Amino acid sequence: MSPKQPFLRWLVVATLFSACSQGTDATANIGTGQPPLLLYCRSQIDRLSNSEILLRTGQNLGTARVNDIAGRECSVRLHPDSNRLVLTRERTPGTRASRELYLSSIDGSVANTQITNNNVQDDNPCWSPDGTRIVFATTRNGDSQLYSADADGGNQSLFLNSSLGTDDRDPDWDELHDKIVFARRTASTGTRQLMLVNGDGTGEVVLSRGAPATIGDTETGDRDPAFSPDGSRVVFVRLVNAVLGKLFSIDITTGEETLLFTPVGMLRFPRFSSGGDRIYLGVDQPISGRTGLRLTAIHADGTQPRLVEPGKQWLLDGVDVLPSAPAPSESALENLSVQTADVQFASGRVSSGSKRDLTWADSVELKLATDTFQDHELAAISCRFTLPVTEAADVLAIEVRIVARVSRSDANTTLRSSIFNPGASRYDTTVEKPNPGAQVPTTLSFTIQSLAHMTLQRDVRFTVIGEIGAGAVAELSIDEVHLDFVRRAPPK
Ligand SMILES: [Ca+2]
Ligand SMILES: [Ca+2]
Ligand SMILES: [Ca+2]
Repeated sequence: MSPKQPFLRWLVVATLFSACSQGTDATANIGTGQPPLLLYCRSQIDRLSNSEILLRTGQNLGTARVNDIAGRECSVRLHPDSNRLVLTRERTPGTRASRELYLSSIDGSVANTQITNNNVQDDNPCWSPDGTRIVFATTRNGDSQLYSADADGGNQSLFLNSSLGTDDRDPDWDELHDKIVFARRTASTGTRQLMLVNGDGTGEVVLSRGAPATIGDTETGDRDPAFSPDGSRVVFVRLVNAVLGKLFSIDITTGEETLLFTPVGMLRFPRFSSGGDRIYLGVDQPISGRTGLRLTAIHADGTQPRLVEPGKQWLLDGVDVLPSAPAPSESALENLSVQTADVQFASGRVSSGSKRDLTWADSVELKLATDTFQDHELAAISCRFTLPVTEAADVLAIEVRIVARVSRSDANTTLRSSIFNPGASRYDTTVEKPNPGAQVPTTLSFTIQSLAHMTLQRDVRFTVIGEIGAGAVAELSIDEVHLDFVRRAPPK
């Protein structure tokens, strides 16, 4: 192992206490120039007013952003011309009643144009398949109702009649069958379920069986429906309460529901890729050491969740997709031994063990005594792996599992891993377990598909950090550092 390096120590320490402070990440990374696949809204987790709409590839490459103005952008939707946008902007970040609809565009040819103006929530816009109309939700008459407008925001009028106490939201409009799916809370049942209606507002039917929901824009019941590209299915979230959601798909002909993904946490804003092979959504998993909705990709069958934006600094506020080729086919998971990695000490000093003890979770550990740093006891290593691929872009996923423990634990103690973002020259916190307990072996794991966290030299670098409350010198014991990766399958 290499001795402690001053630069590395600075880099790790500088990011330990400021993981949320980054405002921009102008990343000139590999793959720049590739066509974007994802259009999404994100807000800084500790400063919602720092909010923007980005364009990225499915592997988190690219630096383009939509022309921005003040306010928190949400629910962006791409026009069928693949350029014009309709979105919600929260003029007072954190206040839903300040939400208004805006028009914009990817190429800047449409200036930010506000098309609603009132003191109530206007939200969840979607385009008609021919791009001539917008359907959206508004509380301008009290309960949330679906309204429609012309493509320029003119002629706003009630789209769907609903009885008193009914709350309609989250419309999505399918091209092939000209159907609109939306989420409705019915006052008499207290249930929010998905409904289908024809594009002309006729033929309203119940789609999903729904779940109990409270009044208003609350995070319960069936929400966020989105059609599959062939219009045969709808993916949606069934929100059990404010911290727990499940991802389902439902067959629009039979009404059969399929549970796709239950990560023990909150899910929002699922959207199919244009090829129908992936679903992009926001996942919040405190139990796994990840708070805040992070942009995640899963296979359409609900397997293989992977972080697209792995860091904790951004909250997802909506996602849409651009037309694109299906994701490349994948080879089987491969292990890369930690013995091949360059392991460096960023803080603390070895008290026993060595790199070879990191290979297996066998209770034979590398132990580091902490250094004192800014009222904390700190020990950290950095692991740099060079992936055995021809090009960085051949890596489709990286899975990391770390098993570690701290000798003492309190409210000021955290076990954490962060991954180096070379374009932004910072570490992004992928997973953190606050107050993990004294001497309790704790797993830190994350799976990413972000190539923004690899170098052109095919290196990926992440940390294992024990940050322990003030007091006597403490110990960080690391039992395992395990890395698997998925490479692009060779052409047949
Ligand atoms: Ca903004
Ligand atoms: Ca409004
Ligand atoms: Ca071990």
